[in-house]
Amino acid sequence: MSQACRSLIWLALNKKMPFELVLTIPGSKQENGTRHPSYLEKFPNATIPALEDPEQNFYLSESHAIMSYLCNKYEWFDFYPEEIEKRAKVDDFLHYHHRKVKEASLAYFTPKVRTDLNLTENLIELSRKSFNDSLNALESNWLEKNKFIIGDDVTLADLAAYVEIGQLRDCFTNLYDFKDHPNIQRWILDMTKVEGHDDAHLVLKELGDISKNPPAMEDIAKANIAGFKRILELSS
Ligand SMILES: N[C@@H](CCC(=O)N[C@@H](CS)C(=O)NCC(=O)O)C(=O)O
Repeated sequence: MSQACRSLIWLALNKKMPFELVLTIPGSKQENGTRHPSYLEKFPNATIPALEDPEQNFYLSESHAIMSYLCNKYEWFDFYPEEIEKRAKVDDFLHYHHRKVKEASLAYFTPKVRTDLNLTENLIELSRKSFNDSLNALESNWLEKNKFIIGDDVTLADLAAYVEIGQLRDCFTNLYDFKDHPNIQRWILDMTKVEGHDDAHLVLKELGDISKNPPAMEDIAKANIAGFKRILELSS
């Protein structure tokens, strides 16, 4: 269950929105894969997560676009403020996220769980630099001034950032030591209190510490099944 999927699931659980979770395999051309023609017809980006809104016969990709859409549709203005300046600040962070905070995955997570990709040291190093730049920006600017990234309240910016940063915590994969980032440590604890956190992150709790050795494919599958089952129970 990828980072982007978790952010969306977290929002939906928090808002107690009923939804149907459909297992789709990234990169696969099989019937349940993102490269199958029936998936591409609805979602040309060929990525997960994706949203199918049957009420509107509407299809949408990209986790940030989907979260913004749901907040607009259901008027969840706590996560995506109505005031245009505040909303623009959330958007600012969501756009910034892509080549910065998002790099946590390529820098630390993917090399452990997708050894088959043979990522080059150079790519990993560039991703680490980008991610570390974003941690420093969060530590000395955004989270130095505010409780959450944009202000006193949690927004989509926090959900998007946490699914990347939080996955590296010692209680999950244990792939990063945040000892030099006290503001980020404080924010991490605040984020764990946002309703839906534990269920959306069960998959990582199940996966556990992978800092020493890459996990076996079987263990990754087991963790995903446990996480998936929990979400299925809660979403219907
Ligand atoms: N920016 C996208 C990232 C989604 C993404 O990268 N998804 C990957 C899985 S982790 C994917 O679907 N890859 C399929 C492929 O590249 O073929 C979002 O936030 O939704």
